[in-house]
Amino acid sequence: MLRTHTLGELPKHLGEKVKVCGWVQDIRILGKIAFMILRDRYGFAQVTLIRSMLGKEKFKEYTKIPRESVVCVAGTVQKSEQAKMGFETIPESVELLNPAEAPLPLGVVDKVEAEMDTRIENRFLDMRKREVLAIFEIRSALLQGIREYLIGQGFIEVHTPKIVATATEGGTELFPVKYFEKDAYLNQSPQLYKQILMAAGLDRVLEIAPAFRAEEHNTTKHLNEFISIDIEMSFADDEDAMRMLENSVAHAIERAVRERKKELELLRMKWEVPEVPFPRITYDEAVDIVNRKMPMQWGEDFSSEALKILGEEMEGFYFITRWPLEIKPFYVMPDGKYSRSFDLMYREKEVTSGAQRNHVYSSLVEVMKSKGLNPQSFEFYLRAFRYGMPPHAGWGLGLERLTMIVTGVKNIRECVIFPRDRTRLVP
Ligand code: AMO
Repeated sequence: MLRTHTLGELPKHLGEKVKVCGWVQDIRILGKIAFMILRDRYGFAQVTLIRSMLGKEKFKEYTKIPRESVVCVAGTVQKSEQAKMGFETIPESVELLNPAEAPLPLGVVDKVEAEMDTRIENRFLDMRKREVLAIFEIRSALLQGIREYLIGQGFIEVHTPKIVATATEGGTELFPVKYFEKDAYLNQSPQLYKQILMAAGLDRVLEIAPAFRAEEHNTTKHLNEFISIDIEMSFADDEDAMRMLENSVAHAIERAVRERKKELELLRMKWEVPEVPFPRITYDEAVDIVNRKMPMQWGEDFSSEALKILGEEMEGFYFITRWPLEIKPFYVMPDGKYSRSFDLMYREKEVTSGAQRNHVYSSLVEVMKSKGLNPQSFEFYLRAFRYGMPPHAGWGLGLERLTMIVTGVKNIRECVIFPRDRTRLVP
């Protein structure tokens, strides 16, 4: 066994012999004694190197270990008045498992902020920083919270193809790929497949998977690959889908607050579980709010300036409902010139889009044509509407957008380990 305990477990093992492993964050030599700070995902340990105990040779060898090397320490944990953590480990031996080169391309304990590019290129070092790790611990808790809630509501988790033949959300944002002798694309959304699964009688489906968007613009809220949490539910309308969504989000935040208190504190985020139901405003009401401060035409999407105005007016999470049919995708349920669609917002940020869907074959084909789409290229999808399609509704939530909101980071790239943006394809 390389290690008997993680560093986080040490405070519960005072007086015991242990073997622990980790990265050498720092070594401070004070004459005949030296303090080696070890770090792993779970915590820190002070390893107190005492020359008289180890002998001159070993003391010299251990205190020369370069920062960020991986070591394994065998020793005894004991209470300590002087140690900042309240305990220390007195080693019998320190084994250097893997030395780190010096200098480091990125300091792990440096106070100076490195450039985003340097950080991503050295993400393995960047993630050793507590505040960076915290983002991904919180992201994981949010993801598990949503999954746990939806599975509890009877959703079945599925996976649909990511290499596809047609667009979903409008034709411009697709990445083409060569599929043997055919042209194919990376999927923008599982939209069409999750709807087909309603015709299959699956009733409630959940998919958590990458979605690909060939967004040309480089912004702090767009990625070219993101994780989309998608649901679709049968015999349900837009209101049912919104209720499922606000409960999922509240549950996710509840889990993050419960499990990742320390990480949220580290990021200086004070969260209370948001109260449900979230406020709802219609598109028309939202346009009125914007129009008090700047002109906006009915039927337009909200510009970033318009969203800022809304964000100042609305606190926390809220829904914008009943969007004009013409600015929503073909699959939403029409309601006169409006649609049964909604966006979930947090201040000025969009977190989720969803809708009750158009399950009526003839009307769906009509809307498609009016949007300039060729129903023939959607035959695989439309077939499912001709042999018993239940009314259904659903939504797609961007995991990185939610993580951004909960962690308070300003750039969405912070919420992906290896982000894909307009210029970045490596690592
Ligand atoms: P939409 O295109 O609005 O809707 O996407 C749903 C949610 O996915 C996230 N998102 C993104 N996150 C990061 N970078 C991007 N480029 C990006 N694009 C979208 C956002 C957004 O709210 N099929 C519908 C969903 C549905 O109706 O079920 C869809 O894909 O958080």
